[in-house]
Amino acid sequence: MFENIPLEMRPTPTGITLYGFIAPNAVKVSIALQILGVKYTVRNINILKGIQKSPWYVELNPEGTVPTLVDAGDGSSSPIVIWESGAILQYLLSKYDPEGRVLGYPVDSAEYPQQLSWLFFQVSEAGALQLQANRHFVFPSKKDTEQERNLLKTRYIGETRRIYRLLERHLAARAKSHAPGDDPLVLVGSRVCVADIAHIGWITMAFLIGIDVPSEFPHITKWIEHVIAQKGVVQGLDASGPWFGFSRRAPWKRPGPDMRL
Ligand SMILES: N[C@@H](CCC(=O)N[C@@H](CS)C(=O)NCC(=O)O)C(=O)O
Repeated sequence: MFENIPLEMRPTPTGITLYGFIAPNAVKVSIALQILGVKYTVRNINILKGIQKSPWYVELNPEGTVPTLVDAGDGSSSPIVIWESGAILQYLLSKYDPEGRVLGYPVDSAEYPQQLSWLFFQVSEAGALQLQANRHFVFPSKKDTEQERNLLKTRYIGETRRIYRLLERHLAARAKSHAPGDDPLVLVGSRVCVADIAHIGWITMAFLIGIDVPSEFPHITKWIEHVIAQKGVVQGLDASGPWFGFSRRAPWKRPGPDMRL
């Protein structure tokens, strides 16, 4: 099944292999794996060098993007290949948290439809729009004229800010009034869930497109700091290499013995 893949990039014969990179859609998956306590092996696909468009990789992931996950199970049956970060997260929840006790909520709970809404909002709106902002701000196409580049940057950074304003309003409303037992520092219910972790990579790198979250969005800032402080989140962010959301240029601090949030 994987004979076209270079030997060193083949998935492990058992267990989970994550084809990822230091990239916000990929770290959603490594954070989920860390929180769920699932062992995995990372194969880095350097998207800055175009490895994601290699024919062998496009056989796994037709869009030629990260992440892709291969689950070889106990090695006794055909491995499962799954791509699209939202699909992978749903797959991991159904396999490793089927009762909704760790990273998801139970399917019959009041929180579940909210979890799904905020997760799909992240994947289809927030991440997709910020991805375009990054593309035109950080990696502008040489084919576009300067006027086109400026138009694209303005449009997608504006769209990203619209999304952030929406998140800020939601978190501000929860801070003002929330059900007993709920945690106002998360998107849904009483604890961090898959919807929260899906946003972390993106929001911690918004400085790259000129959005200074701590000075513009105080509620988002508290939320992000709260999520970063959860067990497994930093390890997931760093799974493919040091997360640049914690670099000297970034406003976020990596929690640790000598660093405080
Ligand atoms: N909708 C996809 C988007 C994946 C995506 O665009 N990933 C980026 C990294 S965050 C990537 O691989 N970019 C390289 C490229 O587009 O060639 C998902 O959520 O998994």
